[in-house]
Amino acid sequence: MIRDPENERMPRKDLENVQLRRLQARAKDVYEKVPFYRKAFKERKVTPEDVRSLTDLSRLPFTSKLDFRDNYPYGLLATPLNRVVRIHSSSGTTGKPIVAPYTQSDIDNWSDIMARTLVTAGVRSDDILQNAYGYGLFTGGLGFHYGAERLGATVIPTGGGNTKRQIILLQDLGTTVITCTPSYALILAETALDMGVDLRETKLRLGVCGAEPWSEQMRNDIEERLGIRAVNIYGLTEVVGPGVSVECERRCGMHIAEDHFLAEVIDPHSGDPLPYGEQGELVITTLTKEAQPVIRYRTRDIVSLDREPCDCGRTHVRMSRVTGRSDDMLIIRGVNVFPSQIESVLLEVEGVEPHYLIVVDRKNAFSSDELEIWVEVSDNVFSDEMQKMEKLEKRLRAEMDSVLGISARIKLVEPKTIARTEGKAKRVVDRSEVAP
Ligand code: DLL
Repeated sequence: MIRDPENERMPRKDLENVQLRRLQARAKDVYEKVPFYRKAFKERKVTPEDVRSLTDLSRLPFTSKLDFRDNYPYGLLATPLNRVVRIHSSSGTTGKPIVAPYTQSDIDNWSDIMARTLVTAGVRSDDILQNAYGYGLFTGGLGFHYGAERLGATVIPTGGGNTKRQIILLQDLGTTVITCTPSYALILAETALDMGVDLRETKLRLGVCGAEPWSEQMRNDIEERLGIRAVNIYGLTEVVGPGVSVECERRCGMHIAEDHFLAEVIDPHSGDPLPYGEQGELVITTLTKEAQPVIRYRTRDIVSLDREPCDCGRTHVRMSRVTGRSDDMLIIRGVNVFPSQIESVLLEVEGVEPHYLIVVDRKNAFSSDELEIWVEVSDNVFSDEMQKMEKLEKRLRAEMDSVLGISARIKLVEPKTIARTEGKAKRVVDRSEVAP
């Protein structure tokens, strides 16, 4: 039913042989069929024949988000358009969207990868899986849908939103697995509570959450509020969508589907490959994609890789949580600040809800003057006397100071005042976007 499950446990040497063969074929493909890559290879004075070992990967050119934009919409296609059976897209915040075309064989492969990914996450064919990732152009909805069907699970394609109905279906249909962004998992818990439903008393047992950064503290919160085990899943439109990596039952990093995606970590400034274990920017080369293969795609996601064999028996390399993005790192008065650091402080402090907004006064795209953090407090704290609120604010300010190394203003706001989103949460905004 699921193709290639044995690839996950291949001895490293055999896996590397598969990778090299596939890399050579992809290099040849893009060189012959995609003018952008032919030019980029020539600029680097390299040809597909120069790829003789996996270490030659570092001789190949990078692909960036900008290259996708410059070649929008079909400039990176390696197959005739009439072989493309589906196109997904990610909106991005500026400029043209990114498009991801798939041939039938790409869709089949992706479904297999997603089926295997879901099994790694702990999903079984007798599970009832409610898929609350957005359907449509976003890869989350259909990516999970096809994978779960391929696995033989029962899929309820709710998509994002309509939260009350989600809760009703979840109870009535006996949902055992929820797939959604971590922030939406918390919205489900909050809405259920408002409806007088305790999700911990339902059949729900597992959440497969990803598509946005989340911390270990956020995981604890989700697990406690929903009464589930929550597993991290990673992916991106440019590469395939969800299914690039996922945690196994050991939850010690996300196994990258290395028979399909070749991973490197580089220094984001110099572009030099970094040794295993060091933190840097994740770079991915697709090994099996037909319609739009990518060579050395710079994800901007900051991670580290661990190649030690995992206790679960899988040999595929594990990537850490995404600790930040090289492009959403905030520089405040010269100090680098990642939203994930702020989140982990907030979730350690009692009386604070996991909903927050980081408001910056931007001088320019790279540097900001002031940092203000809006924090939702829990009902019981909010109704308490002023003194307690002041104490909480002081504590948060001190914790931020010590973790971030700069001072931040803390603004405590009433429960449920920070906007909820059905898909990816928006955590950082410009002062000009919100009321003072
Ligand atoms: O978010 C694909 C996806 C769908 C992944 C559903 C997982 C589940 P994009 O919209 O192109 O694709 O966004 C990709 O989201 O570069 C990361 O910055 C971020 N991201 C995705 N998964 C995680 C995760 C989908 N588990 C971008 N942890 C990526 C942290 C994540 N960040």
